[in-house]
Amino acid sequence: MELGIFASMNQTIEENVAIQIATRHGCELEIHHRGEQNEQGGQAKPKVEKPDDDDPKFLKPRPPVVCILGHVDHGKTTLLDTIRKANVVGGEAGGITQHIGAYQIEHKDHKITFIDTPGHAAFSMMRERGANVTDVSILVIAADDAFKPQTDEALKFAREANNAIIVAINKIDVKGANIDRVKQQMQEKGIAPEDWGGETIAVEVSALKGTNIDDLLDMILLQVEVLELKANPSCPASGTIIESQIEQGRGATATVIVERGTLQKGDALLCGEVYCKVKTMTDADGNVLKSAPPATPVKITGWSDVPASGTKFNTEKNEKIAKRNAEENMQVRKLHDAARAQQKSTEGGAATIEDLFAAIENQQKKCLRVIVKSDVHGSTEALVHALQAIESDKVDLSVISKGVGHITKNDVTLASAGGAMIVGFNVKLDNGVQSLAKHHDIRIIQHAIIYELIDQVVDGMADLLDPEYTEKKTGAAEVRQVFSVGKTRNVAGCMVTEGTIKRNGIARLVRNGETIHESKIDTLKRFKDDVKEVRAGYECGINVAGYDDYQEGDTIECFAVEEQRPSL
Ligand SMILES: Nc1nc2c(ncn2[C@@H]2O[C@H](COP(=O)(O)OP(=O)(O)OP(=O)(O)O)[C@@H](O)[C@H]2O)c(=O)[nH]1
Ligand SMILES: [Mg+2]
Repeated sequence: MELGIFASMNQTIEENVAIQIATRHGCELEIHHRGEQNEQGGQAKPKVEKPDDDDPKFLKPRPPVVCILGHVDHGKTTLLDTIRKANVVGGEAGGITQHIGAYQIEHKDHKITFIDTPGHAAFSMMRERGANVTDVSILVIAADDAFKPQTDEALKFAREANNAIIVAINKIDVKGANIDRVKQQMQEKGIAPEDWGGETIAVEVSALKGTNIDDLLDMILLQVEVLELKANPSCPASGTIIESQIEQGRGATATVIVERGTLQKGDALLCGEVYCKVKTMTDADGNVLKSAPPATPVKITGWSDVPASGTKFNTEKNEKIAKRNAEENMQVRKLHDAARAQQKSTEGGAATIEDLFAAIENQQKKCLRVIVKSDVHGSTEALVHALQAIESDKVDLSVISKGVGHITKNDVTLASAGGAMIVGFNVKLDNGVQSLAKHHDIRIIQHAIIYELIDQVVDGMADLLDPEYTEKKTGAAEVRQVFSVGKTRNVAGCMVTEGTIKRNGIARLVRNGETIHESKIDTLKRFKDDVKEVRAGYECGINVAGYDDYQEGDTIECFAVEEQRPSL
């Protein structure tokens, strides 16, 4: 009360007030925020000696994780469909894969985990993520198409991730298949096939016909034998999030790959800023799993929110601790964000003149603001990335919000407040969204195929620009005689020499090579009649608006103005 603050015993007071009071009473008050301890290295927490889970005596052989990589349409999903006797390809929008998928199969009593990745250029992060969680990369190359940009990119990711590489030369059944060309290129790229004196296993397959698929699987097992893959199955589980989403009736779900330990129902997981008490575990076909040992891909429900794909998770003692740690991680991130924003604003204070001009120019530049929603975390990431890569000198694109799941009323409200458009990839609209969007005049564009959606956004950006006009010469006429009409006005009696002269066209009066006057063609007459146009070889009378002083030998050029859709 002496400080002018009236607070009851149980009320929370400001930090600085608390410090003042403590000082008055001879105490030193040290305040720690949640998360700060971690940031300072967590020195406040005593370290507990933990047994080394990776002690060789705990390690047991585990199945390999194999990533299928390659250029779009080279047959990755078909290959996996044939191996799994499934039909994923049949249900894909636009015939391309736009998600990462994880499956486990058994071949000759050995389990193999496969990860299917999209080949379309926009999903480069998914490919990289795929390569990063795997031991072996299968580079699928269509024999009728050979190496392509995403084949090269996939090879790069596989090398960077230190994966063993096996090449599947696919589509050998196709007319025009040229296996030697692929092998030649393999040699050029430093992965010469064995039969060309190199060390890379290359298997010639037809995913569609099922040719040599067993050989490919045998080769994977052979390669894996060399790698001696092991993990401890009895420690608390940890691994990587492959993909995550929101599913109706199930909340946030995530497909993960267990890397160490065995995941059990009821486990408490921590993954960055989200946590999970594992409610259900299912495989790719929806079968319920009781436990998931190392190298198993499983879909888990029970998440507090959608975890980011590609992040690692680990098991905590219980849900309470997992929750607390997730909150602390969020706190740390917020502190970092605030610090970064602060730094940015102080940096901004010392702007140069050039920066200032650039800023002004940017302000004048139009900007399309978008809210991005898509079905899974990875595709939100891919879409945002692709949208931000759209280059234009005239229009900027700003992603004001991004998320996973259906388009909600909240998104519409946000779009309305932020003057934004909603871009939905592979998602539906919640009930009532359509009418709310109509009411607020919010544009929602949706598509299930990423490149179609990106094209629509590009169109949306171009829509912001004012239309461009171009002039097109339609014809010319020569003044042969000048008539006076009534007392004051003159009309040019002309012969059309090229093209057509059109009424309401733009007229340019040229005398001795110089433009004397420019305005509209007011009157166009054939004899006594008003006409719309006169073609070359015919005589006509022309009156150019606001001009009277025609001379014989003048040329009247006629132009039409065409509106053109502006381009970025
Ligand atoms: N003839 C022939 N066609 C094949 C073969 N493998 C795949 N295809 C066809 O090639 C097309 C593309 O196959 P997908 O399996 O979707 O290719 P993908 O590599 O998964 O494509 P993305 O995931 O979009 O990168 C489909 O029409 C397949 O039927 C093959 O061995 N022979
Ligand atoms: Mg595919």
